[in-house]
Amino acid sequence: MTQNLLVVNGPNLNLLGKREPAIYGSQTLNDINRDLATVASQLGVRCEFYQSNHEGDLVDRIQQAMDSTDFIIINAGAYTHTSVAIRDALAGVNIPFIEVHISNVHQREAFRHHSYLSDKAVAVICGMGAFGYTAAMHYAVKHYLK
Ligand code: CA2
Repeated sequence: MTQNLLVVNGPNLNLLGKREPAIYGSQTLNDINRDLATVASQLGVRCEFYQSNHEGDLVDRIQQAMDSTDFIIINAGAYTHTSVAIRDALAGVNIPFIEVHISNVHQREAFRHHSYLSDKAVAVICGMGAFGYTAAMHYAVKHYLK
């Protein structure tokens, strides 16, 4: 049976490509997701995409993934550094996930150095730009799917 990946993006990532290109690059979230959809189909997995600026909506979407999703790639944006609720949702559904950040959070302000998700994640990618999502997808398919 075909396996299902879910790519989740948190607050303000809908602004990608429209502001702060020096930090976050010039690709829009639609550009990134379109490229990921192509990679997913080349690798023979199904892929869904979700973005929200709202913490509770992100929690709801993660819970919804429980019966249908085999792997999650998540950039929780600023909620990475604040959200016990998103951590609990990911732990609660027990779906393996990779945490992705476009920027190298460790080169930035100290408050970005802590993540509520990292110790529950299979892996953490940061500082590779949008390629981090693609790298996560390849790793997930090779090591967890198919
Ligand atoms: O580097 C990342 O991917 C982050 O998750 C991005 C978050 C930030 O709070 C994290 O510390 C690191 C912020 C996303 C904001 O995205 C924007 C994109 C374009 C313009 C403005 C914000």
